[in-house]
Amino acid sequence: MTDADCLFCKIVAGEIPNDTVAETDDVLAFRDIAPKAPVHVLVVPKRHSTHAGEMAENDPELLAQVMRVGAEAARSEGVEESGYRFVFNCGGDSGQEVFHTHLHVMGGRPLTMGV
Ligand code: D5M
Repeated sequence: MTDADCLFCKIVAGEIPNDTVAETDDVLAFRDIAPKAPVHVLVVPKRHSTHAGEMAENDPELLAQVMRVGAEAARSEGVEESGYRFVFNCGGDSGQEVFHTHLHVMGGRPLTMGV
């Protein structure tokens, strides 16, 4: 996949609208279009990579920024105290559907391992 084909690259480029929660020079956080919890935010690095496992090896500092913005989004969305979940899907068997690294930040209700 090239960046031109990537849904989240298009969102980062402003070609597809999004419901932005937070933005830095390197990271964008926006609400998931099909939320699985009352709070469901996606945090993506603006630079394309396939998934968090790849980023952990190739750009761990940017991955840390993604998680920092995720923690800030949990606070601004009001779930810091009640608790929230970070999820990185990495590859097909994980259920990953969009092959651009993204952190799911979910909360606002008790979550089970099945979400
Ligand atoms: O998660 C991919 C997530 O991306 C899934 O929860 C739906 C979400 N999604 C798909 N299209 C959009 C748009 N256009 N805006 C916001 N959110 C979107 P995965 O981990 O790959 O299964």
